[in-house]
Amino acid sequence: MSVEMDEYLFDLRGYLMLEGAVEADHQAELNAILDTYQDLEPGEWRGWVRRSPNSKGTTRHLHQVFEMGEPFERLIDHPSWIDHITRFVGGDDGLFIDESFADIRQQTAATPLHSGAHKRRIRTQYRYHNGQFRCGQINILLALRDVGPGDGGTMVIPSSHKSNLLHPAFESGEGRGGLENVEGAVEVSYNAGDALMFVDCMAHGSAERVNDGERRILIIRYGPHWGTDRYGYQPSPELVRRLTPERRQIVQPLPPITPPNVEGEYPKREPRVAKAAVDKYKGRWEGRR
Ligand SMILES: O=C(O)CCC(=O)C(=O)O
Repeated sequence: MSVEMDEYLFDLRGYLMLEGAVEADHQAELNAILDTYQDLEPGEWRGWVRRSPNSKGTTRHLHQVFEMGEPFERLIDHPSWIDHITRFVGGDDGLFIDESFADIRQQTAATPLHSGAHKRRIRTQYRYHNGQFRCGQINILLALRDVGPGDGGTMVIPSSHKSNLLHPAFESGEGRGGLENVEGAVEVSYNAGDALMFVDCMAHGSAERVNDGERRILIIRYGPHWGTDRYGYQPSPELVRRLTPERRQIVQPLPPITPPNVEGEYPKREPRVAKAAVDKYKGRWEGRR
């Protein structure tokens, strides 16, 4: 698909499906590493990885996936999505990942209906102005296994990133146990390796998983470089040290806080990764700022 068509559909619907975003051998590496974290209890840490204290029973959320090793680090600026992300978050401002986790779930698990443009939240907002996107949060949901009917696929309400009105299902409670009966919601089916990219203010959630087995997806949320981690997690010093400068810039874009009375130069904030996208789109942005 052309860049123009991707932009058109993203603006229209609030999401894009990137088919075959991650290759099979890379998926296998990610899955093999994830297998070694399956015994974590709710709230337990292993190194800098933590299973969320709230993910109990049929759901496991393993936070800080880049701490799991190099195959995960490759996802930070993965070529299948980094240009799109840079463009949709907003050109030359630079990026920050404010959450990364594996969502592993079994029968009966579902994500309730949430988000929607009616909330007008800045952190997750959709914005397009004068030829530029300025979205507050763009999510990548990467499937590490096929997700078909009955597997509890992600469900989206296309175009609800621009809605003014509250979807009635929020008040009736219909979307609480999954979005199957929510008017206007559509289920996304993924092959392993596909990545769903969407602006978080689009109303979304998932279907209830009714099949045996396990759904495995990775969720990575990108926003502007001045964001903060939702739960206060920090990258480990080891991770920061071993990342490429481009990846480090996305995981830890801001220099440490400058204390008062420090002489000399302040650290400079260079949006290094964004530069590639700025160059790529340069011709198209000129005169439109
Ligand atoms: O689990 C899913 O499929 C939906 C994920 C979700 O709700 C989110 O990323 O906010």
